[in-house]
This record gives sequence, C-alpha cells and structure tokens, in this order.
Amino acid sequence: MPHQLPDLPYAYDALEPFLNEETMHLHHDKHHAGYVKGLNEAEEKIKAAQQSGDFSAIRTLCDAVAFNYSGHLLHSLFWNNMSPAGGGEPEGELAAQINKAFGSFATFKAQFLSASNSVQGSGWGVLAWQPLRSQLVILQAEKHQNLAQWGVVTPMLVLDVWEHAYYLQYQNRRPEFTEGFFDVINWDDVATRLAAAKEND
Ligand code: MN3
Repeated sequence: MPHQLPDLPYAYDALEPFLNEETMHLHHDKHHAGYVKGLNEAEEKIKAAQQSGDFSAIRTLCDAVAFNYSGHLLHSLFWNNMSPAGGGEPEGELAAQINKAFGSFATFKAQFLSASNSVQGSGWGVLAWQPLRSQLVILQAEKHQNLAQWGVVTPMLVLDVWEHAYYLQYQNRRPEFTEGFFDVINWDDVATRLAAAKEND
C-alpha cells in the first residue's frame, strides 16, 4: 500500500489571512505531494533491491526515505495543527505539561519562537513528547529529519557504527564488525520490543 497524500482538514482558503489559498495549494498539492511521491519511489526501489540482491544504492535510498517520510509526517501533522477556529492558549493537561516543562506559557512561546526562528537553513521547530521521561521538549529539525530524536518511531534493534564501537578491534573493517553483530543479537528482546510497540498503536 503506497503512502497517500491526505486532504487538508479544511478549505484551502480557510486559514486566510494567515495563509492564503495560493500558498496552501502550492504547499499541499506540490510540496507535500512531492514528499509522498519521493517516499513511494524510494520504497519501490528498496523492494527492487531486495528482489535483485543489489543494495549498492541503499545509502541514497535510506537518505531519501528519511527525508521524504519525515517530510510527509511533519506536513500531515502541520495541517492538523492549524484550524480556522484556532488561537488562544492551551488548557487542561496540555497547559499543565507546558507549565511543567517550561515554567509558563510565555516562556514556552518565547522558546518555541526562538527555536523556530533560528533553524539553520530549511527545517522545523517542534514541540515533542519525549517518552523516555514523559515530558514535553522543544526541538529543531534541519531539513525534515536532521536533529530528530527517536520516539516518533520506536527503535527495535540498533547497532552503533561509530568508530569507537569497533576500531580498537576491527580497525577500518566495519563490515566484519557488523557481520559479527548477527552472532549476538538477542531476538527475544527484539520481539518483546515489537510487541510492546504494537500495543501502543
Ligand atoms: Mn513544507
């Protein structure tokens, strides 16, 4: 099932004057659609590589998936983060969590704006839930995926390929190290993580 471009949750002119109809058409129909297309194309190429066994393009394909998936996800959120009936300040549990993390709504707003305004190049300001300590946090994303923290996806199995993880023993022979990893993977642990993540779906 290929990824689909979601409809806007309101009319293209619904957010005027903040965002005009032409901007929304371009942003949603061209840019967001482009990420969905790029994601589907990259996934198709990965499928073809799985069938042929030729993974020579996997680095650029992983890059394309990260960029386009993150772009698709962030835009899907972005549209729903806005409403013609929006504005004001949060209430209830969200307000409590903002106060807990930032001290006050005013401080949250100042930090969120500062983070958003100071992203280097193209990117995003992000308020995120950090499941590790159950707390709100403000992040930046460069492009769509850089500086992201795990949590939007739940890692199941990870392998550190920094040189510090293998260099003393394997020097520059990283493939020997990664191959050896498969002798020590705890698949029961991976299975447990998968079951837990699926319960949260
Ligand atoms: Mn965009």
